[in-house]
Amino acid sequence: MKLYGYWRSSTSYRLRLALELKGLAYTVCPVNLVENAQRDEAFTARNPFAGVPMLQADGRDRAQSMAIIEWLDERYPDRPLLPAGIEDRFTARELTYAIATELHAPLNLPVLKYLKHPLGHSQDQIDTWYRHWLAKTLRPLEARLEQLDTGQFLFDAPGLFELVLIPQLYNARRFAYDLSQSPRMTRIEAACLALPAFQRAHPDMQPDAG
Ligand SMILES: N[C@@H](CCC(=O)N[C@@H](CS)C(=O)NCC(=O)O)C(=O)O
Repeated sequence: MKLYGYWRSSTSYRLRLALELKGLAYTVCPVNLVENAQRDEAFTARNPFAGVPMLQADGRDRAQSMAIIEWLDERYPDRPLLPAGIEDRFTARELTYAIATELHAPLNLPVLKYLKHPLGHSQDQIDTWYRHWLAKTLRPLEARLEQLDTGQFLFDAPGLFELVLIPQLYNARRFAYDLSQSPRMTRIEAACLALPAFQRAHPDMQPDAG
């Protein structure tokens, strides 16, 4: 399998984590977002969404990180990313999709660039925007983790939730978001980052890391 991604892209990071947690081999093919390589004709001919990640697997170019991750989990049922029981699966999805659907869109790079140009906002204002939307979802997420009385991970081992959470926290730290009010999340983060799978998938370990 070939993973077309960018070292700092949170959606590429979550897909790397899915591949790592499932123990699947993959080759990283960097797409330089800073140079707009995702808009090259040769790339958009394969992926009309003009973004990363893209996974070439089983003869197809697959876009949209969550769809790819769900496909991987069905295609390779060993080491499932979701727990066994229907209620636990619901919990994992509730928390995962809070991040994947509410947070990723307003905090995505093209949105931040648009705030700067043409809308003319300063970097300070953009950072405020970023932290505002983070708080709107991370606060209730922390409250839910508190209700669930989570330990090291959401369930016994890291899965769908953790592979979406960790890249989001990586971004939160880049934007100096105060995580002191998120002890459950940061405990899960620390436990994940101690694992080799999470270390291999970390942005800094990627061949295109700058
Ligand atoms: N919904 C898509 C979002 C993909 C996405 O926004 N990727 C970003 C990097 S995290 C990207 O390629 N941005 C470049 C651009 O939009 O020009 C997914 O989950 O795969």
